[in-house]
Amino acid sequence: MGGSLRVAVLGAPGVGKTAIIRQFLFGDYPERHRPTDGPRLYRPAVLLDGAVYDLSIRDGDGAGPGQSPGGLEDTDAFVLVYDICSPDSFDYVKTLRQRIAETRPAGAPEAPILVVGNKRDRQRLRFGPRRTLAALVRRGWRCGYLECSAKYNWHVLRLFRELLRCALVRARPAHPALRLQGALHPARCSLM
Ligand SMILES: Nc1nc2c(ncn2[C@@H]2O[C@H](COP(=O)(O)OP(=O)(O)OP(=O)(O)O)[C@@H](O)[C@H]2O)c(=O)[nH]1
Ligand SMILES: [Mg+2]
Repeated sequence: MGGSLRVAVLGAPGVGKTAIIRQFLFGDYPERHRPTDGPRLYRPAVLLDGAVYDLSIRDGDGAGPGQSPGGLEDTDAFVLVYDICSPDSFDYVKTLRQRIAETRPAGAPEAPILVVGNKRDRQRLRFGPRRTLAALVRRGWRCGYLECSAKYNWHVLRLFRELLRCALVRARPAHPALRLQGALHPARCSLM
């Protein structure tokens, strides 16, 4: 048994948080947007690098616009989702990241943050070049960056795998295989 990890998937309404989680867990995809009513919790067990982990995946924060997400102090890893066609949803993620940093309790271990640009299948309508956004997020914000398409299940598994690996590197730097990863990517998740 590897242990337990708490993951929060946050982002503006309609960016595809539920679609990403449901693709990962159940291999299904909601075509229609049914807003998630309050934060939802999923409790799957996952196998990663030969060990089983109890995951708790929180879908959404239940906070309205301009409100701080609550109850996230003990989260081990964050996925901040935006829609690559919506600059507003990117601004939302930027604010979320700041709030997470501000509300992290003193002494709590740093939780990895992975910024995810979803709806990659709508690439032609994107508001900014991937390289520019990835560089800003990685160098400026010190977060991981990845793009995915929940609709086509593209990079969804990778997203969770890399996030969990990053969280484990922070939590248990003594594991040799994970220590190697940590040495390669000391301060962030490096993806794509
Ligand atoms: N084209 C495309 N549409 C997507 C993708 N992911 C989600 N959608 C669509 O975007 C809409 C919103 O998806 P949800 O997963 O419900 O979004 P959400 O972030 O959970 O929304 P809230 O629960 O309201 O916060 C739905 O109509 C989905 O079908 C994607 O990768 N590509
Ligand atoms: Mg939802």
